[in-house]
Amino acid sequence: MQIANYIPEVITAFKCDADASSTQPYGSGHINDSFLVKNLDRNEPDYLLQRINTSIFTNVEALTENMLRVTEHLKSKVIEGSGDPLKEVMTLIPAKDNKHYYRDSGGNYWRMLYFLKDTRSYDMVLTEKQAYEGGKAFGKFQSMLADFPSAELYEVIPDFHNIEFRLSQLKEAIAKNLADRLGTVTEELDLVKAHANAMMYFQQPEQVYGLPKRVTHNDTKFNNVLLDSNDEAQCVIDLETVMEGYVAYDFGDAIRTIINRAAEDEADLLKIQPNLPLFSAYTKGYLENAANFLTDKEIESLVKGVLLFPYMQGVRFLTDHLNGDTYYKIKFENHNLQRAKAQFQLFRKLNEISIELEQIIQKQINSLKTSQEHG
Ligand code: GN1
Ligand code: MG
Repeated sequence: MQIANYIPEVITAFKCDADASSTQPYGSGHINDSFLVKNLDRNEPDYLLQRINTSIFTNVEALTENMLRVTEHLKSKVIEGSGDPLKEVMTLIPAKDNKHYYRDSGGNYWRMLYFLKDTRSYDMVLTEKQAYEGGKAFGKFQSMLADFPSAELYEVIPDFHNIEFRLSQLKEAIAKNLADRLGTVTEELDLVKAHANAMMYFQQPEQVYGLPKRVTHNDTKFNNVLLDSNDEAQCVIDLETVMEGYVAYDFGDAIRTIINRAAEDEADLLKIQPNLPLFSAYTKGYLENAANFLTDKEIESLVKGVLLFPYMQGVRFLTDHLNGDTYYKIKFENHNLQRAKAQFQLFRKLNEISIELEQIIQKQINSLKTSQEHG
């Protein structure tokens, strides 16, 4: 049976007033299936229904628990700041059995959320203002969670951002060569090999000694920030990978999609050009909200994240390409290879300018300090 055919059953399981006949596929996620379902009362909020990919998220209960705890914490902070928790934080809708997920008769797992009205998300950043708002959103997200006991979060996907583990998965994919594609990826493998050692920073205890672990979002793509109709950040979404991590993970993963105006899977590698004003704008927004809790060592680690994330994302796409596209949804033949090439190109470009990136961060820190001293 097609996934969408379960939707009427799923809707009756949740405490909602959803109009099943209005269901339509939604969004551009690579992992779950998302649907927009209208409210029967057209003046009330609509719903986002997501089928959870359980071959990736194997423990739905623990995953849901993480999301609930984090959203409750965020909501209490928003209320303290006199904001609107329904607008600024994702809201999970309970099922009739009071769990915040539902297993349908076909064994599929679902969650339901409010769909935030008059918001939009962009796969690609268009303006400096958007980049700045993205930075503010993720800075605020981390700052509101700075007092959350991150070690209590369940590790939804073990070793998610462990590059050593990702490289071991690539090695296994090479050895198995399941899709018989090994012959076509020599150039990519050479790049991976050449930089593997330099990417190990976060895996080396002597390097990360004293670097705090916090609650991190772990999927800080620009399309995971909802902007309002004035292009101002309203809400950070897609919280299923919130886990304990280093702040540089979120900074680096965000820059991956915010530093250029090319798509994550851009075929024309010449279009992948780091744009320093976009980087400055994101960094400014981020530090405005995060500088108050970040340590010097964390600030120094940010550019390490900027280099690691396109590299690691390239490794993950390449691995999936070699495995025959079993993890990420693809839209055409060799899509994962095209994605990997684009990420590696971004990595090459960022690697060339890493010193400039460090300088921009330092400049932003200094100007924040100056404005605090005078302000
Ligand atoms: C996946 O499904 P989506 O688009 O939210 C992936 C992220 C990758 C991202 C690349 C659980 O996120 O880690 O960075 O694709 N999520 C998982 O676009 O693997
Ligand atoms: Mg995601």
